[in-house]
Amino acid sequence: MKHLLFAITMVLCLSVQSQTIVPTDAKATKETINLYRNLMNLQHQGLMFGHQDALPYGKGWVYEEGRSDVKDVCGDYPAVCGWELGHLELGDKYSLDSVHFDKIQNWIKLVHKNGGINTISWHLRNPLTGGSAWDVSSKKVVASILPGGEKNQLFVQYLDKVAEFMLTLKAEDGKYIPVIFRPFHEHTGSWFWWGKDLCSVDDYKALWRYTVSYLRDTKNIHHLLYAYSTDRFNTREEYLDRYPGDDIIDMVAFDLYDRGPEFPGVLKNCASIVSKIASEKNKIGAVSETGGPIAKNTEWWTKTLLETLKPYDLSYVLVWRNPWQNADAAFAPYKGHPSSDDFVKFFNDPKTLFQKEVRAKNMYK
Ligand code: BMA
Repeated sequence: MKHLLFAITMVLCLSVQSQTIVPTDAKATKETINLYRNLMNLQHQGLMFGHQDALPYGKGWVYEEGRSDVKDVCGDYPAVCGWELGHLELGDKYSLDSVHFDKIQNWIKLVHKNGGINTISWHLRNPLTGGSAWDVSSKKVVASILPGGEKNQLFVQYLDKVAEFMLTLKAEDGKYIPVIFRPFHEHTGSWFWWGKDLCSVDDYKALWRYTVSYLRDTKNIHHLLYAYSTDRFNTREEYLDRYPGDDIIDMVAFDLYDRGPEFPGVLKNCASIVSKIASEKNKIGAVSETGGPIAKNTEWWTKTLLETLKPYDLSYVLVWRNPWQNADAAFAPYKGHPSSDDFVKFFNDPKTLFQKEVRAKNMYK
């Protein structure tokens, strides 16, 4: 009897759990639900490594099929590949980082086929001034693109371009490829037109809600997981100040770069707060962007990044791009980089996960 009761309780618990562990989109595709659940499980098992623009270019090379600076160093691809849509909204053929969108589509398909994870950022132009994402000359931009605003129609056209792009992301079996979409990031800072000093709390939340509702309900896109991603913050209250709602956000994340000796302490605090929020809210947690002075601090991978993040359950940590024109600005190592040996140690550490290990987990099944 005791055993029977125990078995029934277990079955009930498991079924309640699997009902609550779902992405926010009630119509999310099966593969998107699977990815969400698998990301949730995996974040208690290891920390995936990600790299922005891992496949299009690296130190001294551009568009070499199969190449990745990270793979050149450790033998495997990053588990997470980051992509950028800035300038797609203008109808351009390539991004603000000069990567062709049709190639990005193909790489997203390749990463998915190889069992990896794709995440997309969007440094979209300023719809009010026509300037870049960094044009903070007006505090009226967000209000101007919301319904009733003078640039609402233009913003809708921007979203249409994003929708069109997302709807091209199909696997060979015709199913949509789930991706993590991370717009309006680093808004706890004020360097983008959607940043903290550039719009009200309500307008920032409304921008999010409008965007999600347009892509999900109007454009019928159901293969996106939405990531809320701040920059540096000190407290839980500060982190959640502009959080648009549990009903539209799937991932809680933050960007934080190593710009001085305070970095490990700040990273620890942010990782601790975000991993706790993720666990309480049943969301995925991540360090959505980072990067350190790896040319000088050659043991940054193990001694700074891994040591700080090890105690926390976070899904991934993604380092920013390796611009081919400027090797000094590389955030990932490349062949012959002074931090390569340390990166291999980071790669070999049981906590970190790269593409092969993640492929074995069948994230979309
Ligand atoms: C920034 C820099 C820029 C780039 C932008 C969008 O952090 O890397 O060179 O254009 O991200 O990817």
